[in-house]
Amino acid sequence: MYYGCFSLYLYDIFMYKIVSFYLIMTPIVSIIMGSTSDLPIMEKAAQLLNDLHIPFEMNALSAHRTPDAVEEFAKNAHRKGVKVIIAAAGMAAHLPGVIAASTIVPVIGVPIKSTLEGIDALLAIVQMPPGIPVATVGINGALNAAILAAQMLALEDKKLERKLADYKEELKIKIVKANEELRAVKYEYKCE
Ligand code: C2R
Repeated sequence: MYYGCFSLYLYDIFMYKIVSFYLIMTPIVSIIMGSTSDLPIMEKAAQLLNDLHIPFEMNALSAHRTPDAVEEFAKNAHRKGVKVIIAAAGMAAHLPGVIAASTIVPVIGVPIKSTLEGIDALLAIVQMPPGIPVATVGINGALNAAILAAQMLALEDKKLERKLADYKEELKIKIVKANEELRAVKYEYKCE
């Protein structure tokens, strides 16, 4: 009887924790893309944020096709608790700049390779006029955008700082291993 009550009590605590986790979890990173056709690239950003346990949201909005919704999103982002925005677009990629014009939340722009090898999107995102910066990563650089967002958040989050340090350490180990493999490759004129 006593054990039955106790296990029920533990079950209640467990359920409470799960429910409150999902109810309380609000996004601190917002991934915005000009179209769902950008999703195959932006999935890399979503995966990294997920792996680092960073709550994020993901939406498609277009400065060209849904200008009012973009303005509303940008104006409310800071109040909603969003700390970094990752905005991706291809072609005439005005989306990241238009978002940056209406918020003080830092915007990281991801040029999507769609036409002209992505150079059109890169230039549209990176060449912002003075006063409205968009921190632009390389063409299709969704992973770097997420890492940069995580680094910004880690300035005020020790746990995240440690996770990022581990992530970078893994990258280092990969290169050390790659070099060991290269050492094993033999050529007559390859000097050791
Ligand atoms: P569709 O595949 O929907 O035709 O979109 C999108 O990011 C996408 O790469 C083609 C491309 O158009 C881009 N797009 C923009 C904007 N809205 C959509 N650059 C914008 O507002 O900047």
